[in-house]
Amino acid sequence: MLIFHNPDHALHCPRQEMYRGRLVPCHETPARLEHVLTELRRRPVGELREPGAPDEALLRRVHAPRYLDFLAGAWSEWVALDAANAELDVLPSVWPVRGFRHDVEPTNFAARLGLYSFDAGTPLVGGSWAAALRGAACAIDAARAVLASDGPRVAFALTRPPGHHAGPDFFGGYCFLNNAALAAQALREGGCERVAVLDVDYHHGNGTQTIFYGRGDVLTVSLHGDPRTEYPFFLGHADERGEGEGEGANLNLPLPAGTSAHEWRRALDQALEALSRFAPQALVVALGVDTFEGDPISKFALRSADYLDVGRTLAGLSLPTVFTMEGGYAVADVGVNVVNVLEGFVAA
Ligand code: OKP
Ligand code: ZN
Repeated sequence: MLIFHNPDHALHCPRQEMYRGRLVPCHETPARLEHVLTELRRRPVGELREPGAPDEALLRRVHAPRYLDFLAGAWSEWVALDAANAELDVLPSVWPVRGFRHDVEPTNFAARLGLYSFDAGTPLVGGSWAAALRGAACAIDAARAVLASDGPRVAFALTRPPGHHAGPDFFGGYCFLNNAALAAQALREGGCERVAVLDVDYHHGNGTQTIFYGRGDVLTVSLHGDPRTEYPFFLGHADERGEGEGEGANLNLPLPAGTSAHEWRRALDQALEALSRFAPQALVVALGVDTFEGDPISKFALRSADYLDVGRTLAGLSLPTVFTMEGGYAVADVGVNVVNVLEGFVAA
């Protein structure tokens, strides 16, 4: 296995997120990734590499150019408004909901920030763009590695910020660039006619679903906390099946809070059946380990040993596979849980 790790991840080091009416310390911290690296040094399941330069043209085929341009310039715009802003995280607070226009880009910074986001829980700081961009490069390089004739059959994009909530032209849920979608698109352009994305993070992969909703060449499957009670709330229901060419190429398996490892595993089997019917030539796994029983913001009950079995099961599909790092906030356990999936996969 090749592991492309993001050497710039710690440049994205936000201070606070809006939660229940107050600013609280961020759950999504640099320490999460450092714990994975530490565990990988203890249990070397693959070779660590740094990514090359990101393919910006590919980025523009997954995300809207005007969104990427906004993100790239957001921090300098923010600081240009007031030099004192350099000490503050950027957080949106106004959004164009139903009835508002999305086609006219305002000139006001706060307004554009709202146009390109969906929550106030995703702070942007001076290093966010650099970190996200290098993370995108990890995902693209991981995809290209598993397609190389002399390459490994599996690669891991070990990066943060995560990606699966980021849509064609919006950030949110701690995500800016959709690493799983970028990997899937790179696999498509690398010659795979059908690619599947399986999202096992606790939260619905709304960004990935939206990016591919109208496409039949990329199957998106997500297992997650029921959006009636769980973030991101407004997408991820079972009746969302895709549209147009993408009809039937989206599957959501929402599960109630409190779901046990056994019940979760049954849903995974259902996901794998749908995946096999689609007969993809490559697989992307959006790997969040916030399904862990000790996760502070999630409500499933997987134990560390269960992740070994998840890895083994995924290896059973015998597909070129790219893992992207998504959530997991029981910081001290994230390393063991992630590396358990990878070890289960390579040992299978
Ligand atoms: C990102 B990923 C906690 C409230 C929830 C958003 C959760 C984003 C999860 N302060 N905030 O899917 O793990
Ligand atoms: Zn999550």
